[in-house]
Amino acid sequence: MSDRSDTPTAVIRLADYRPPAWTVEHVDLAFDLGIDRSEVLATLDLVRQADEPIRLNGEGLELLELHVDGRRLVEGEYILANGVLEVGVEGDRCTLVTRVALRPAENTAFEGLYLSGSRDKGFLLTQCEAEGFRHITYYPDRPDVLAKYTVTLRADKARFPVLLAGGNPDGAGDLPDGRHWARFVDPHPKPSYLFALVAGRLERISQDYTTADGRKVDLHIWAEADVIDRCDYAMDSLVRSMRWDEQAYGRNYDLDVFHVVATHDFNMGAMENKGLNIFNAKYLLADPDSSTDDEYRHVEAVVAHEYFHNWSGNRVTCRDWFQLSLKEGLTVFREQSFSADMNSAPLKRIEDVALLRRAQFPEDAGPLSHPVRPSQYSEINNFYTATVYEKGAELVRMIAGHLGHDGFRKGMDLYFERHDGEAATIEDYLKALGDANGVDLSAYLAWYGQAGTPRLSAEGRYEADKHRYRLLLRQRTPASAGQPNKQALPVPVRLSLFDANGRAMPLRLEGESAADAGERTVVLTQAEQAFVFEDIASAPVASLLRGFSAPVVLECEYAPAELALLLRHDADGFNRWDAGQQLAGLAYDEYRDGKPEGAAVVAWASALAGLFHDASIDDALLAELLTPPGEIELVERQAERDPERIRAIRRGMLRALAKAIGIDALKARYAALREAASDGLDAASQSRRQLKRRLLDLIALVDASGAVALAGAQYSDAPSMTDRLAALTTLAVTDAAAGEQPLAHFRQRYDGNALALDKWFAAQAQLPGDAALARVQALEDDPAFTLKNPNRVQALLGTFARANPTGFHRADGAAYRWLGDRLVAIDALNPQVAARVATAFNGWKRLEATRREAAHAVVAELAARKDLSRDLTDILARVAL
Ligand code: 0A1
Ligand code: ZN
Repeated sequence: MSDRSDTPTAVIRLADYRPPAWTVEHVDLAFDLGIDRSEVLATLDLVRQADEPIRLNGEGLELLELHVDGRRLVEGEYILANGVLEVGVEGDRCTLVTRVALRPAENTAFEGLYLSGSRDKGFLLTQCEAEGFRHITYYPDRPDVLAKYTVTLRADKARFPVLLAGGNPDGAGDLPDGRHWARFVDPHPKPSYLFALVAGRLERISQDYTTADGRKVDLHIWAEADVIDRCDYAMDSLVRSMRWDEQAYGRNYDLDVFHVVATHDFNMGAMENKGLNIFNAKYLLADPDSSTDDEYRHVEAVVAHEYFHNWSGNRVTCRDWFQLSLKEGLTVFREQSFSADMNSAPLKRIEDVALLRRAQFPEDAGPLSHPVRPSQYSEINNFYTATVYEKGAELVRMIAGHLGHDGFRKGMDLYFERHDGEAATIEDYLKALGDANGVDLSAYLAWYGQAGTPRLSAEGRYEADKHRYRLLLRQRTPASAGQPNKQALPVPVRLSLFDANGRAMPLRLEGESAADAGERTVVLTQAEQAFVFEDIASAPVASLLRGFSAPVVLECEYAPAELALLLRHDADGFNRWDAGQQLAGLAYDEYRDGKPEGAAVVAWASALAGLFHDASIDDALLAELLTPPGEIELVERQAERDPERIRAIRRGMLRALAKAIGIDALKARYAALREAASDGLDAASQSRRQLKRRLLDLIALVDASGAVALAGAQYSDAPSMTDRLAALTTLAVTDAAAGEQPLAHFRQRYDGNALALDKWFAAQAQLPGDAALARVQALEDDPAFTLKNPNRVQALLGTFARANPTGFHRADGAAYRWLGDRLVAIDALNPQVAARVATAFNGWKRLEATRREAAHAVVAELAARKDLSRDLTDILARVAL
């Protein structure tokens, strides 16, 4: 490979940004496509911006010809070194032509032009973000060079009947020798990372769509013949997304066609290429027999996400890759708002915050911590992180909250209008939102530049004699690499005060004349600030950070009874759940400290036992309430990480909960839910399935054989994948022997169904304990397993390393050594995938001593190697620190 780390890797710094010396007005690309060899003829109309030679990026290309203004250059007239083609020219404009050859079938890294599937049946496609275009042709491959594209594809008609590229169709026809051609013109200037083509045997489903501003658009979803009947839900989701963006943001689609393509061979979730979105099949295909409810929601969300990028990312793009969150954080926020509108808003918020805590908080607390806008990188592919995406979305949410609904919309309108067709920065974004509202938002910039999760401590004091409540808020962000001293950030804290009966009190701050109804937002702007509320008749219980109004860790010493009150009465669905999470945390501490009858345990279990019988609570919310923080988040409550211990304590708590509710009540509710079972996708049916699953797991803790019988029956007659997979997992976790037969049945039933098999691999990769490693190793010998497919690698190795704490963190370190070995093998095929899996070593420093030493030995040995990719080397170097 061209980017092994034996060539020293340069560090790219935000501070070194310079505008491009040459820009591209128009690019004409002509492809002669073949699986073993493709040729690309590129004609660039270049315009000088600075007194420098033309420098074009290119990697792994065989340069066949180079012409400048019609004259062919010979060796010595240009320099080709370190992935850059340098040509000195005289004038202010020139036309530069290159012809290069590529080898798609040899491209196992899935970056640039590659083959999806087998040589005889598969199809060709491209992936260019972030820097894949340089694997296709010589080009200034940076997002601030925006050009208009004309693309002509030529290929054998029988082998490649479908030819697609981004933009509007501009002719097609036959050629001699059984070949054909198709041309596409994109009128919207775009950066190279948004270029895409697809060629092969694909089927399609289509729908007509008319935009709010009257454009008729042909929507096409393309997939291989065996899965084309699983694309309908994605089409519905696309239409809902298009309508929603018109209504919520006034954004219309802007080409005559919109193509979406599914592939099983993809490094990430999906890609927003202009007019030609390409999806990992996992996020596009859905059918009741092979998809779970969660997967349906993911399809809806990812289809929306990629579509929304058409404005937040494509029409307005990023000046450089440091600004990645400008498009990603914003688009995740838009996608979250859409999903909240399509489904239950509080449940969506719970899901998003749970993800942030599970994935982003640990990232931000370890050696891979970085700001939402990093200041340097050596491999940009490693910055498609939970911090850039999820924390970035939280920053947009805070700012949107600051401006209010209408103010945010006005700000977004100005942002899109002002920067349409441009490559923008985070500063541009804050400025546009501020200008539209006559406010200065620059204080929020500090959130983008500072790594680490801020700790917000809250201390309330009720002054009974003065009928006042004084809330003291303090913030502190822990030091991180390169940032020893952190500054104070604006932290919006949405809050309510409850009386002892769970009623929200009117809120009037000292010095104000009128009181607000039950909720308001105060903004902490300094390290420490007090807020005094007047006319507070009795000692209140504060519901703080409602809706998770800022991405911080809240430290507030609640008594168990206070949290139990919020858990019962808080009208904010998110805070209600979060009060339960905090109470569960306190209960965990008591269990850990040998007090299984402690006040928090009792308060938590009895409050939930009460809610269990409250018919006004939605089934899905109840399922969430009955779920304490996971084994990964509970690490924070241990000085040193011992996964076996954490798991044992958590199970002990859950058993206490199951007993408090009562086994008969659990079984009766389970039976009633099973009576009402359907395979419908409506919210009520989904909620029932979610609660049913939760109950089955609780039953298993107190009556294992009873649960096995119930799960066995549920597996056999499950009307949907959600029920089937839940039953399978309960069986395998509760009783290994009882799990064997259904696992074998599932394997056979879904033979050939890649996405269903991924779930089969992942379910087994999660089975806890020391036996897990041997099981995973045995699964590597399954004929369906391959290191070449990213989804398969993630399903088995990724799930094991990231979602199976007791299995991966065996005390003898055997799983670390095994994964180290596999990383080297994966890296030789696909560096991006290897780097992602390697992030599982992120938390090694917090492990207890034996495990820590074993993990460190593996990380240090890998980090010292010189033959690994830049992607993997970058992760290892940072993790090893
Ligand atoms: N922009 C895409 C994510 C994406 C990023 C990189 C890729 O290849 C390295 C592919 C996709 C999104 O946010 O959906
Ligand atoms: Zn995105």
